[in-house]
Amino acid sequence: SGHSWCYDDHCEYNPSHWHMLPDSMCGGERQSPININIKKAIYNQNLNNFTFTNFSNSGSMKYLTNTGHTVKCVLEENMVEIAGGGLNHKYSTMQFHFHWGNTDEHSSGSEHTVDSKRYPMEMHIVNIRKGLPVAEAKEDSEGLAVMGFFIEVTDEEENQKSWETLTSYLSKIKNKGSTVNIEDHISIDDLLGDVDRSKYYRYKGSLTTPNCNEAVVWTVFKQPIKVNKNLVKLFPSSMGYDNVYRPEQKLHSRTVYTSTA
Ligand code: B30
Ligand code: ZN
Repeated sequence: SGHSWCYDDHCEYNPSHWHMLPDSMCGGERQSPININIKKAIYNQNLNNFTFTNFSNSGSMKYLTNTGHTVKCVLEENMVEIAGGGLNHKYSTMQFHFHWGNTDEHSSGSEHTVDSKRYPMEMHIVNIRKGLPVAEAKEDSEGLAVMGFFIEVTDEEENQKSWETLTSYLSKIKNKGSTVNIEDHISIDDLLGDVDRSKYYRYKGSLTTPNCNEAVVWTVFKQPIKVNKNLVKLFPSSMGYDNVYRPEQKLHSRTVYTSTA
């Protein structure tokens, strides 16, 4: 489909004009991403541990697609689930995708920032409230739960097997709109590695791309995933586009909560 929006100046609507797109909510007062001010985050004891169901299931990943603004991995429906974590509902994982910078050594391309620090990349695991069709979920204030994981670069080549496998598919989807089936064994658990999933921030926000629906309960994990620097570079170099992140949005009257004091 011909997206008329983009992140740079090579289209009709760049981020500063997204609010003028038809049916856009991008000019609202609970938009994402935001900068997370660590000192202002309020401890909330309801932010307990998540239950992750089938995150180790390597059969649940169906295909990887180049949408023209991200690389998205689509999962089998109603296989992978999340609950707990202070969420008011159960959610089913639909897809995960990435936001990245450019091929420079010290590039930064995360959407959320923490005390203004922007990480090299950010992974979003998109979950839909169980029982709701996508169209309804996008109209529900808690219809989607997106989990953001920062990606930090490392020189290490150990513990990179799952990232090597995932990024090995990127050369097969260089054309926008192209798709490749995933034939290898790779799980979300493997990709997340040893990140502490009990340490996170929580706030109410939006999808970070048009129409920017204000339907997302955001969880942003504090610890980054460490991915080899050469594998991180493959996202901008293979896809042929870079800096695919939305700029910081105003917090307005919102509060950011933290799971750990
Ligand atoms: S995010 O996690 O806030 N970055 C969507 C899901 C999660 C995020 C942003 C958007 C989403 O479902 N968008 C609507 C679907 N897309 C199709 C697509 O994924 O390829 C329609 C669109 O955006 O125009 Cu491009
Ligand atoms: Zn995203």
